[in-house]
Amino acid sequence: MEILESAPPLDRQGPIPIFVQIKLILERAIALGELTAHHRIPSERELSSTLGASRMTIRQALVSMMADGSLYTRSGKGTYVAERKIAQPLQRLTSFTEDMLARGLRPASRVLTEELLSAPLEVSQALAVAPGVELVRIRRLRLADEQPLAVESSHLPHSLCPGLLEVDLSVHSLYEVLRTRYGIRLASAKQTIEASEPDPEERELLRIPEHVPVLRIHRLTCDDDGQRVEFVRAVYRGDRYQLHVDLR
Ligand code: 16G
Repeated sequence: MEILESAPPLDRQGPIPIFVQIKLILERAIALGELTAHHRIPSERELSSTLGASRMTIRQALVSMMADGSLYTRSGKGTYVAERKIAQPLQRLTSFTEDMLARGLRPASRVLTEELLSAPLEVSQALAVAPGVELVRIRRLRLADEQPLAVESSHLPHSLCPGLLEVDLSVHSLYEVLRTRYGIRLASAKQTIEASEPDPEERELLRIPEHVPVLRIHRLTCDDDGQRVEFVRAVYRGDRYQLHVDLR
């Protein structure tokens, strides 16, 4: 592999730890397209002899890249290059459909469940409705270019969107339907994001490789009058998402 073979010798006297230098070499090979998504990288033994570092140091670099989400393993099969992450700016209130289209990806949804239910306590508090008020709950698997990216469970007061369950949300954007059918313009949201382990169902739905965490996102979205419209619990693949914020 050219980039690996032509990499400058590791600097053993300098301040940069050897495993970090190895990471930089591999990251460069990925950035320049010599190692591409879902291709197996050379084995630890091969990397050790090509780069002149111990297998333990190679392992340390690979484990660190797995934690960053740029590599993943398949048991007994080796280590592979992960797909590039989707960079999600956090400043704008957008829908999944808009986000994916803006990146040139094809959005799709699979409706897992949709129902009317009496608001459970936590959701009623988030939406500022009395416990027991009728809500619409829609749980969807969200895909981009046919790859599962997220599971989103949206809760909305049924009084704001009566008949929403008649709409086929596997083909329509929820935010588009809220705007066109109910005249609801979403204007602001509060969101919390936590790293977490997927449960077995989420792992299967999202086809998550081993050792990959998820981002658990809770979001409360309001319309332009400040009315609380949607409370969502979402699980995003940690290896495909990167959240961006501009700080001032
Ligand atoms: C985003 C929102 C979700 C909303 C969806 C609407 C988060 C975590 N989720 O994914 O709350 O339901 O957009 O997407 O921000 P849609 O209009 O494509 O159905």
